[in-house]
Amino acid sequence: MGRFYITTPIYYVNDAPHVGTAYTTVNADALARWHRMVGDETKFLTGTDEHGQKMAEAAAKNGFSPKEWTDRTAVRFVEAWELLNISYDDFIRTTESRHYLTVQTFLSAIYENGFIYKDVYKGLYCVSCEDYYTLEASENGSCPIHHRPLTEMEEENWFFRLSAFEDRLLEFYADHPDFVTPETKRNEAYSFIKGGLRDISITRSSITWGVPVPWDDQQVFYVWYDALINYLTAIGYGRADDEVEFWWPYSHHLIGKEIIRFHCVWWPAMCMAAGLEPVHHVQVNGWLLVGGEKLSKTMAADGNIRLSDIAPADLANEFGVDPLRYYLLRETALGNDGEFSLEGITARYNTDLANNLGNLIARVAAVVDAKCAGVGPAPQRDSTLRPAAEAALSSAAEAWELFAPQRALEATWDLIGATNAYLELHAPWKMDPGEGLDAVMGDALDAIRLVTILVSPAMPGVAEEIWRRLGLTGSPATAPFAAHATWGQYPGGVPVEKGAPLFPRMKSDG
Ligand code: ME8
Repeated sequence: MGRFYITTPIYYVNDAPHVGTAYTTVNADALARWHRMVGDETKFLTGTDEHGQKMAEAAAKNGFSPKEWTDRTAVRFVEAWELLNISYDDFIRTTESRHYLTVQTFLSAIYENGFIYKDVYKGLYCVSCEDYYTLEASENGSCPIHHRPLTEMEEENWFFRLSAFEDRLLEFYADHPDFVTPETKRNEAYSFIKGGLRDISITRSSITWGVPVPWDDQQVFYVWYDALINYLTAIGYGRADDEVEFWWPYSHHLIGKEIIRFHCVWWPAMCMAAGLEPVHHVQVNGWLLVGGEKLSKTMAADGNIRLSDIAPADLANEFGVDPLRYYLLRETALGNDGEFSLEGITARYNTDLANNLGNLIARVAAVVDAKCAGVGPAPQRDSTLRPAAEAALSSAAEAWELFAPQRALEATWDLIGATNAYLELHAPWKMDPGEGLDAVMGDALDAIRLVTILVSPAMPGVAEEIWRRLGLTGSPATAPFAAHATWGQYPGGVPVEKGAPLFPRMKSDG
């Protein structure tokens, strides 16, 4: 039994959750569910990033204090994740006192170790990114992502001596070839370090909305500098009853590709400076694009993309929570960019869910009802379907372990296809009892049982429903997977329910 600590980025609460943030969160959730199912000790952390200039400005614009504003907006994430059946173990808000304690303890350690000093910062800043740009990296003085003019900033700040960590970071990358996956993203981070690192300003005197700097009451920490530390807050860093040794550094951060530099350069250097081993794995996801543009809350404020049209709640109402989760996991390999479209989700729904999975379950239940008096028979030990089932089990398991939900689901759908083909071949609907009907139906039921186990991290609600219809007790997600995800365990002699179609077809115009 292993340990699995997975985190999502903590999301800015300046606007509502959307399909882009749901994408990372659903992937993290499915991975956490997989690991719980195999019996790993699992901790899944998500939460909200509530400090920074952007938040203070949004609060003022709406007539609230920053704290009132974040209290109002953070709850939308809790609600969205509840709707999407996100099984997080902890939800962190960076305005919580536990976070202040961890940030101050961690950064005091870096300060005491001599990696923080005072200097004057002058540069170009994008409030939407909460990030600096050099003139060369800008688009004629505008942000290359948000296309808004950058703000000139000049103030006396505390700086982190990032430049001192170039060699140690390169060494760390060499010793941990899988630190960042996929490899293309690892190479991107590595080249960034190779290109030379500059020290970074980590505090602000111009705003008060942030975690106070313990050794300077005129300054608060820069939002990114407090945000990254949330991963340690949740395991109690700085508290007497901490769980750091239990979970760290063998943890996994799932992040979008635009925040690689923070997680793959700054964060490991910050850990080194504090005397802590850096996290061992950062899994990067690509962007969901709509018409080629990144889907983001900040851009919606520009009016470029109507995110209200593609809010997770609207999609869940239209397609169902689990079909939405399935689409997000299945359509795009984690790490690649993907195009989000209503046509795409409708096609996945109709093909994979209605035609393949839904139809398989409906036809099996119909034959059991008509020809087996509604009682599911037991499978055969040496069924010709067995090799396909075993291949799917091992490829799906391997893919889940490698952070590849798309491949895991492909392997699962291979088994659905093989089972449908097996039924076509034997045509049990034409058989009379005594002609091997029970054997064919028992095999199909066992294959469906295995499919149900394999889809449960992606579609937990649907999986529970299929399980119940098959007449099985307990849950498809019961750990350990290895004990019951083997061929031949469908008990036989249990009632199979016909039930309404699991996935009624959608009109292809959405
Ligand atoms: O960056 N496609 O928060 P954020 C895929 N607070 N993923 C997307 C996406 C899209 N179109 N849009 C957003 C922040 N995401 C910081 C993080 S962590 C210490 C601090 C996902 O609210 C993706 O995971 O802007 C991305 O990294 C994250 O949302 C950014 O969320």
